[in-house]
Amino acid sequence: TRANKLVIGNWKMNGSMESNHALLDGVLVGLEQAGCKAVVAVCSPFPYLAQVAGLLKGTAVSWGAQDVSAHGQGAYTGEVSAAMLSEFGCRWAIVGHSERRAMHQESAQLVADKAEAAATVGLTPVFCVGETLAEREADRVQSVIAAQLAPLFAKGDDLVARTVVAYEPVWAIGTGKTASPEQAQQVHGFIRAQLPASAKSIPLLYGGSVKPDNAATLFAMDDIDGGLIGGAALVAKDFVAIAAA
Ligand code: G2H
Repeated sequence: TRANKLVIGNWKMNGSMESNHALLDGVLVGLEQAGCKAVVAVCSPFPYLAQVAGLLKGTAVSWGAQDVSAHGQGAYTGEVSAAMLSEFGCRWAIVGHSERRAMHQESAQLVADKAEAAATVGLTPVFCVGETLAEREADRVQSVIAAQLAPLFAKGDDLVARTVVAYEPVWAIGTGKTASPEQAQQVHGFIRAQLPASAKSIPLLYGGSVKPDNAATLFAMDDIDGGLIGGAALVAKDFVAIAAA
């Protein structure tokens, strides 16, 4: 049996002190009014973690970061360690978002190392995988995803059991094109089948243009346990509607 649905907002590089405050006020009030049962979290840019922690402390909404260093500490200019995130009360760390894999040349091995670094201090890694349009058209979806997961699996079942996997088809990210619920379920079912026995029930999130009008049908699929929400997480009423779905 799997836990409640999980809905995580990925703010990406958006926000300001002022807009974050208004957004979270709107989200907290909206979730309360909706009687939302899902587990809800937001992942803000690093500089806002203290602000977000202050605004969310004592509420049912948890918070996390959009990336984390694979290293513990030392001469890694610009990096932020998992221990630092945990000092700010983070519960989650997204790793391997396709924007980082593509724009920052993050390898599958590095992403798995980041997941391990996060889990070592008690953060839950949100491990993103997904194929490009060219890979889908070449019928390579399963092999691409298996290759992205392989270095994580190589680290052992204990780590996998403490991870959330987010399937985000690259062609659906920020494009307004969502995978159909059946397309998404097909990949989620494949990922579930690859998981080690002791980690079969970890949450598998779908990400890629999730909106209030498509969330419910996606979340109704057998192996879709919630969503990783980008654009729609920046609008309080949309994010609440998705969480309520
Ligand atoms: C995929 C998603 C959140 P969006 O990147 O991680 O963003 O919902 O804007 O497609």
